[in-house]
Amino acid sequence: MPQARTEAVASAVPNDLESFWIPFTPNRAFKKAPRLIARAKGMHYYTVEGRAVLDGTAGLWCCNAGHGRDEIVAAISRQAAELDYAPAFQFSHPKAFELASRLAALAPGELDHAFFCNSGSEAVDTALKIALAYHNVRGQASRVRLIGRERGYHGVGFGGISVGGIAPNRKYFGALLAGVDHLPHTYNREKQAFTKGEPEWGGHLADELDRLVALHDASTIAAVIVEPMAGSTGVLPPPKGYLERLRAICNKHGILLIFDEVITAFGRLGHAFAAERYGVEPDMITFAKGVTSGTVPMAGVMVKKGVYEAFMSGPEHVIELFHGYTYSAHPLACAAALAALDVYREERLFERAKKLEPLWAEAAMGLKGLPHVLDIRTVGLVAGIDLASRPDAVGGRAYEAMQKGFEQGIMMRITADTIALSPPLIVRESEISEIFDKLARVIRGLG
Ligand code: PXG
Repeated sequence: MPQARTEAVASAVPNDLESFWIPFTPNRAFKKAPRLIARAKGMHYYTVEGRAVLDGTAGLWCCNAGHGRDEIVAAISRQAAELDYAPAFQFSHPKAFELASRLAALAPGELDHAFFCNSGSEAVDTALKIALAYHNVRGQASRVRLIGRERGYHGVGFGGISVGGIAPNRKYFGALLAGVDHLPHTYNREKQAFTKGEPEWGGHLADELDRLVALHDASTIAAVIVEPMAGSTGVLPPPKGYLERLRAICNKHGILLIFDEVITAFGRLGHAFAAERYGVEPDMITFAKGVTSGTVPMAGVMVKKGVYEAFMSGPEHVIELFHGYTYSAHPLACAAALAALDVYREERLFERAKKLEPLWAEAAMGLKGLPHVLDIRTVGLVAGIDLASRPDAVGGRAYEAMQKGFEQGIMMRITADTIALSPPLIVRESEISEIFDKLARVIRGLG
């Protein structure tokens, strides 16, 4: 029999952890020592016991405006009362158009159209499908190949794991999409260790795309998808010139270029989109996470004018793209996104991230020389710290760091033995010091 509890405690602490199959988490270890978060405000999470934890990761790279923002909370609440849901197909609602226009104005160049989804994974699969269909409607149906990159993360749909390049995300799940190939990743520790921002070495790796074109022939290739900065694999900023070269090679061969900006959009690298930071205009940009500052699930694809227009032919009563989701442009998500974009604009949070970048990079590099630290990479308000793996247990050391960090009041993300940090863009200078001071203490205490 479970013990009698007061109502307040019963609502805060579940008495049965068994039923919930937790995503991307070792379930048995978690259920022995759960890390449960009850509420959040500003830069802090609060555990079910009421302990404050400084958010070094903006949740999962998404809460860019910080937590519990009154303006966003009010917008969601008002919207739920006014219009809870409108059919997403054949009907719509005004805020969907307002948001698409706002995003088109924020996105670079001719990325003027928004297709809405609910997660980064859906956005990626949507972009890949648009690429295939684009060539199809233009009479180039032989362009069926998709090119991703080693170490890339594009969510967990079948399209996303096919173009993705992280082995454990792929190897259990069958044959995946046919006709996919991968560029080499851009990381080389010998040439790049402890670089702030974009590494000098590695731009030439974009030329590998020319080799893939020579192998497969351009007439079989639909699109190339890359993260401008690879996030999930452990923070790999693009080498100088790399993205420009990819763009040039795609142009030469009529291949669409997709930037997966699920992490990098909405200020993470100091701009609305990383495409702007790098001065490279892709044909599509996937976004998610920061668009609503993580408050309501929403994602989408920004699509270049010419790609959208290629579909706008044929009889006007016929659907141009047979694709969409029940919750595409959900009213609550649209309201949350509009309010989040207002906060970003009014508080100039993208510029703030850019201004803080040098100080952030300097503070991160302060960890150099601590035990186990093999490399540190920074760009925008992001840092990746590689720890030496234990010979018998890859990932064990960073897992211990995450757990100890949580106990000592700092939230961090880990992937294998890399620690990733990406705080809300409202982070203060004193909090940047606190993040790295706490992390230094944690790293010094690691076995
Ligand atoms: N593309 C990219 C570049 C991503 O980073 C997705 C697609 C998929 O988004 P959804 O919304 O389907 O999860 C992502 C997600 C981490 C971490 O700590 C990264 C993501 C998600 C969770 C954790 O590295 N990225």
